[in-house]
Amino acid sequence: MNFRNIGENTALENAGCIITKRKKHRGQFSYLVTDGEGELEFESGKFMQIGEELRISGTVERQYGFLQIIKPKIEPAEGIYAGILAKTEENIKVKELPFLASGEIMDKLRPEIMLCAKKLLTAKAMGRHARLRFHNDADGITGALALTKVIRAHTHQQNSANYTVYDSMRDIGNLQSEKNPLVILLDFACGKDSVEGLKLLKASGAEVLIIDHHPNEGNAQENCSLLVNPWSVSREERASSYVAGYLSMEIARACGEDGVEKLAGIACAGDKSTILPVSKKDKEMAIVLDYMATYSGFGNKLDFYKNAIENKELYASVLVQAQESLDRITDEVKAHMKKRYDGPVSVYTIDTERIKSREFPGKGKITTRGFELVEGPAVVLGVWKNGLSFRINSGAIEKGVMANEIISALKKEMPDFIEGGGGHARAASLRIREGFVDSVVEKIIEKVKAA
Ligand SMILES: [Mn+2]
Repeated sequence: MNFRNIGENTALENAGCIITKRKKHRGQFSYLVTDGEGELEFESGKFMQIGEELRISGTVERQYGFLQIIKPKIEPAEGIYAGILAKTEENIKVKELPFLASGEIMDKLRPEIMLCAKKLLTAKAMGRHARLRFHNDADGITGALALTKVIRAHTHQQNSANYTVYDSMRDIGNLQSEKNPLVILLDFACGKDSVEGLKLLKASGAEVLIIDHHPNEGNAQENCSLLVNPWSVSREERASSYVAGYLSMEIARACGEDGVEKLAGIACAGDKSTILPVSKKDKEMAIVLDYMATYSGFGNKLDFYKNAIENKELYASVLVQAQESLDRITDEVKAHMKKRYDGPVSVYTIDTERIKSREFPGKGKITTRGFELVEGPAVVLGVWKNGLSFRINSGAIEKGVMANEIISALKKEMPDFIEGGGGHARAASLRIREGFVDSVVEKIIEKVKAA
């Protein structure tokens, strides 16, 4: 006997179930519970939490059109959550649609995308507490906008590419009073510097989903329950171009959400991906989101961006400011960019400390601006006192020069100078001990010469 095919005037005896919803009703609480097959209601004066595991006895009767457990005898249960979650997941239907960006990588990634969609719909059906951390750029923000159409989540802006131990402590602290919470990490957390934080988060008992497109150097799948990352199905550099916002949009479509398609172009514009056509409007939207993300502090909620996009006047003003800031630096970038090596793949450096920019555009975007000015196979390095940013074009990639590979080699060869870093083949960054940036640049030039 399960909750789906139960009839009226049936006696339940010690039926295991999970609370999925709670309402105040006529001076007491009205609860919705699931056994993974179907749902029933009951009323009680006792306050209980969403996600609580129960064993219920009582008679099922129809009241106000709904099946209710009358005068239930409720006892706490233990160890039944995972089984009921699995049953719910089995019964959830997702939509199999053709992907907007076709190709082998997406075909191979389909099982993960469908499973992620199932897990989100399951979490929604079970009223699970969800916490979503999104990377602070246009890609991360649009991905979060797509996912929150499916499931209500507590959203937090992540201002670093790594899931640090600080981040995990904050999450674990915030989640300690929640039963069986779900954590979604979007557009970050696959690098080696995230491993320690992820291990701790996993140990706290939270279920963790990671949606990312950065090279999976930290083997994130070992420390989460599901990883959606094109690098799991491809070793090719173009895996990175299936950006996190695009993947999230496909996950939302599989969940049956319409109207999320327009987010994909913004995500692609933000991360310079060419898997989908990008309109002028997409590019502008990406600039606005990037600008806002640069100036907004830690822990920003997603509504901040949603409201700004919908407020036409604010949007227009931000766009003007952001474009002016980008234009202003172009001449300075030209003045401070130097060709350091002229060869089959050339190397340029830009001293970003000498460019008058406040926070926007940041060092990465200054490097991108320089990158847009060079021709032929090239590596552009934006440098500052304790770090550098890589931009590498297709001509150089074809000749085997890839930022993530250079970074792995540098971490082994210069472990005392390199303090961290990572990224894609085309775009990446490094933290370097102060005073040693020049030696690292020399080493990079040697590697490019040898390629
Ligand atoms: Mn991204």
